[in-house]
Amino acid sequence: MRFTATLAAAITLAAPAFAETHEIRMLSRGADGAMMVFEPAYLEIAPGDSVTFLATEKSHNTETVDDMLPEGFESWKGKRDEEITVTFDAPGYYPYKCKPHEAMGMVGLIKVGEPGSAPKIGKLRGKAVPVMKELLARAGS
Ligand SMILES: [Cu+2]
Repeated sequence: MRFTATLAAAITLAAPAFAETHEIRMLSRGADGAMMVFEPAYLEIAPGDSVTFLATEKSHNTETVDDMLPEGFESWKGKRDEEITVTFDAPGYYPYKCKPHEAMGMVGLIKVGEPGSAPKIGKLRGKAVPVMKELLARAGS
């Protein structure tokens, strides 16, 4: 009887943690004074977790950088000022951008689990290119 109870406890501990929902704010001015940013721009989460993009400030959207997505993953595309929640089941790198402010460097990266090699830089404009490179470097790729 005692053995059974211990075994049950061990199984409970081995079970995956409950999925979390993280928040990313879409801002015209970030905490450090930077213009047009996602906060946090870089986020590491576990498979099964979700992310809600908050329309904290006006005129932003969130959408995937489609040529950088993991194979088979469905892209997302929020409307301007639309709050959306995305659930990430598979490990991978998920780069996204704000369409109106892409050229000003308004991009972000979500790393789910422990994926393999990172994607090459995709079709991005202006300051989005160096910012995305920096985010990919931060992801340890
Ligand atoms: Cu924006």
